[in-house]
Formats: sequence, C-alpha cells, structure tokens
Amino acid sequence: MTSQNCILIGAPVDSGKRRAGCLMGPDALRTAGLTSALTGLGHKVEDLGNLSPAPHDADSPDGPLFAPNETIAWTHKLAETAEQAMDCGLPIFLGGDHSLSLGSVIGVANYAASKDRPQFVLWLDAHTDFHTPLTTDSGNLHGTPVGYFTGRSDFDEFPAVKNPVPQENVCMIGLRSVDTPERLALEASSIRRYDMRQIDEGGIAGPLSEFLKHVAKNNGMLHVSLDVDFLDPSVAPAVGTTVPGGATVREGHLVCEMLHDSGLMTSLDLVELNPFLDERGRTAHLMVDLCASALGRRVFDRPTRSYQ
Ligand code: B3U
Ligand code: MN
Ligand code: MN
Repeated sequence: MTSQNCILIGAPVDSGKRRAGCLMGPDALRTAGLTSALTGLGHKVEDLGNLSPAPHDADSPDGPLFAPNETIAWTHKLAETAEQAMDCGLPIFLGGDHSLSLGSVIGVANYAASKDRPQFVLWLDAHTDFHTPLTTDSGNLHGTPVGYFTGRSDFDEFPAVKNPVPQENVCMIGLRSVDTPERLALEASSIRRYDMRQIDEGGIAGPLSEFLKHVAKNNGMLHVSLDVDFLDPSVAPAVGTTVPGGATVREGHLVCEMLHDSGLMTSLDLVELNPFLDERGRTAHLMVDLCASALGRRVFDRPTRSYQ
C-alpha cells in the first residue's frame, strides 16, 4: 500500500448553523484515535492543530443569515490553508460543521486548476447543501457549500470562486432530506445524485464505481466530503440534523474501501460531528474507522479493484 502524508487540519467551525457543538469535533476525532489509526496503516501524519477564522466583524443576531461574517472569515482561512496543504500531502479537514467545505473545496479546486487537472467532489450526506444565501429558509450556511463551489450566484460577500467545480464533476450519495428550492435547482443541474431509494434498490457500489471511473478517465483530483448524517442516526447519533434511513456501517465502510482501492481521493472532510450529542464516543470512533478504511484498512488482503 502506498504510504501517504496525511495532514490533519482542525477546523472547529460552528457558525454554519444554530446548534452549537461542532467546535469540539476536531478534538473528539483526535481523542477517538485518528492519528494512531493512520500511522498504524503506515501513513505519515502531520497535525496542524486547530485553525481560527480570519479576523472579522462581530455578527448581528438579526438578519436572514446566521453568523455570515464568521463563516466568511472561516472560508478565507480554510481556502488558503487547503490550497497550501495540497502541495504537502492529503489534507483531512476535521470539522466543524459543513460550512467548512465552503473553504476546503474552493482551496483544493484552486490547487487542481494550478496543476491543470479537473476537480471532482463526492458529497456523502443526507442533504444536498445546494442552497444559496437567497434560497435558504433556515439561514444556516452549512446548507450552501455545494451551491457556492459550483458557482451559483448571490454569495456576494464571500471570496470569489475562481475555479468553480463543474456540476458534472459532483456526485451526491445518501440523499433523503432535500428542500424544494434545492430539489428544483438540482433537477435543472447535471449534478449526479443518488437518494436512499436508489441505494435500497440497487446498492451503493454501482453508483460509486461509475463515478470513480468518470474521475479516473479525466485524471481528476477527488475531494470527498463526509457528513456524519450520511450515516443512519442509530449508528451515528452525534449530529444536529438527524435524518432516519441513512447509510449503514457496512455501506459506509464499503464506500471508503472503494475510495481507497481507487487511489483517487486527494482530500477529505469529516464534518458535522457534534460530540456534545454523542454516546460514549461511538460516532467519533465510527468516523475514525471510516477514515481508516478510506486510507487502506481492510480485513484481509485482496486484489485491489480497478476503476480505470
Ligand atoms: N436543507 C436544510 C437542512 C440542512 C442542510 N444541511 C444540513 N441541514 N445539515 C437547510 O437548513 O438548508
Ligand atoms: Mn452537509
Ligand atoms: Mn447533512
């Protein structure tokens, strides 16, 4: 197995929604043994510690959006950190809520563009997070990163998206909670999307391997964004927005093992872990185990599946 230089980037972003607690996520992932899981697989691990947002004005409690200044400040910081880290290895962003992907994805996409390679994104989530600041009803910016990095308009105060990820390069798996404006915009888009019904009917491996082949054919860089609520809340309770009917532990591991086999993943977000809501650390441990599967942990050695 190829040894990777894993760069852990703590991003205790808690401004993307109202319920507090994701700021404890990076330390819970560390406490659950992330570093030793990765070094045990033969990887190098460099932990950059926890970042802080760029300087910003205090947010006012009124207004349609929750904590926009803080979230924009995180976006600046994360985009810059992500682009730099890509030069040194495989960045793993330890969230923090999903608004961290506003920054992580535009940063890695800028890096991919500098290498003349297309950026692809695998979005593992119950939600599509395809809102814009104008379509969101909740005002929670963790519901907007896919809208942002694919170049939707109305993100006026945010850093400019210099290299939007083309819609055809985005694949969402695990969907089961989609707001009407998101659904309408998605149906008019060429984003690949798989809801739980499709997974129930045909399994999770087919859609994923089709997407991985597409990434490989285009010599793409692949960012994977894993939201805790991709998983069923019975196995991953530590999340603010539980949606029943999610992926099983086995589906989660299969996805991660296939990602490892593909050799295509170049960056990873572990997001929405709210340790305040966990049960004896079980969700944090599961996220660490999934990350280990994505970095090569397996029960038995077996021929690597090819996605070429
Ligand atoms: N779509 C809803 C709910 C939501 C999105 N992302 C999460 N929840 N985690 C919204 O608020 O935009
Ligand atoms: Mn999400
Ligand atoms: Mn979600």
